[in-house]
Amino acid sequence: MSNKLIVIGMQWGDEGKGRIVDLLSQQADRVVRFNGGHNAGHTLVVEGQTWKLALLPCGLLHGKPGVIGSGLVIDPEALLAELDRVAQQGLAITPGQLLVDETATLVLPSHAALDQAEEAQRRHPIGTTGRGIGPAFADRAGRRAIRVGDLADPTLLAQKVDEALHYHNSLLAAWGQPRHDPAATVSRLLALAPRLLPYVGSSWQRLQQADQAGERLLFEGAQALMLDNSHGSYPFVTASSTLPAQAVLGSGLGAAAQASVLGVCKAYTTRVGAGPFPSELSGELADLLRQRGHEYGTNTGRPRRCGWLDIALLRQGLQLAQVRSLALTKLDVLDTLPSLQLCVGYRIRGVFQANFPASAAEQAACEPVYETLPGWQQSTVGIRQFEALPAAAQAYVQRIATLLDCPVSLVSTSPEREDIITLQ
Ligand code: 2SA
Ligand code: MG
Repeated sequence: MSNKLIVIGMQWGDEGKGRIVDLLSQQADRVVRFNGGHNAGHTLVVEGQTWKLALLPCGLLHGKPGVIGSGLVIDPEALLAELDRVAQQGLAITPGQLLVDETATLVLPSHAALDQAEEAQRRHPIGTTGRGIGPAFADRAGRRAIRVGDLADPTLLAQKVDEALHYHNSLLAAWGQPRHDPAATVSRLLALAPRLLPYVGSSWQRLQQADQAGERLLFEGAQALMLDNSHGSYPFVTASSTLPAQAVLGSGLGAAAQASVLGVCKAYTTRVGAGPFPSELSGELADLLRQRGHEYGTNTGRPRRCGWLDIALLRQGLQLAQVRSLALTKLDVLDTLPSLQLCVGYRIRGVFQANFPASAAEQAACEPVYETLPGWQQSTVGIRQFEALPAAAQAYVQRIATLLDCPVSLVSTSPEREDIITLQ
């Protein structure tokens, strides 16, 4: 592993990044989150025990110190609840093990109210997680945001909450929603502050020190390329950037830092929320993938939409993110299928197109062009050697690498930490 590794999702999320980060964090000294918020959901299975994480870096499970960088929006109640939950599961995380950046944006209860109210009045709802992520990032860009460090200054906090809620309440009133009381919000935040503040500090300083000391840093992306606020399937995207460049921006690591990028993709495609999905399946096949892959939102429990692997989308993502190596997850979910399809491009009003277009109308008009491969119809669960995979499963993995012109370095064959094939 290089000194700095950025792990990102290549599709629409839930590729199994958490599981891959968990594995790679064995060889890292520190694990860093740089985007998103508690909309992210990572499910990990370690020795039969299931962990569900949203804000906490997955490397904490390996006892590696974690950093929650400036690029996040943080719901303090959600963060404390998550710390309590993992403590109950036997992992108490001390301030020595976790740093929360002082400049990260706080997610307030009014942000969640705004998120849900805005969704309800949208002509084409996005299918957000309803957790206030978009409105919190909008406040950051609009320079109204309350920052984590503000919790240390009650006078400033009260002023800032008053100003932000003045804005929120005018929107909520326009959407016929109840107003949020600034004083109640401030006292709620101040009640949480003593527990949170011991974790708060400067992520850029901590990372500069760590880098100079030669630490191996692992950057854990949330969501995925196609949910990127600029390069994804806009407007059906999340509010932050999901590209590797965000690892630099959202952590304070020097911009010239050299890092390698590992892309994580599922052996098929899923999406939760609305928006275009050219290789989407319906009916029995979709149900089968959903059931076998346990494709339900980690946070919201929403059933995920399921479809074939979209090579065209991945090819684009590989270039956008300069991904040099891929981890392919959940291969075993495909075990029972007699044949498999790979989407190798699109037909838009009869014309073949290799790339996913930028316009939402064109994206919606994409019809998949498929290449068909034979299935293997036997269990690959728990296989840890590439040669031990059925020939058709080997061919599926190799075809993906060939079509993408990118090596597949890891293949996972069950949710268990150790059930993974390492190639090369
Ligand atoms: P938001 O809430 O503003 O970020 O929603 C905007 C879009 O981004 C999608 N999104 C996600 N897609 C997949 N997984 C996510 N995390 C959870 C999980 C989701 C859950 O890992 O399962 O529990 O439902 C995630 N977070 C945001 C979202 O669906 C919208 O399309
Ligand atoms: Mg997830």
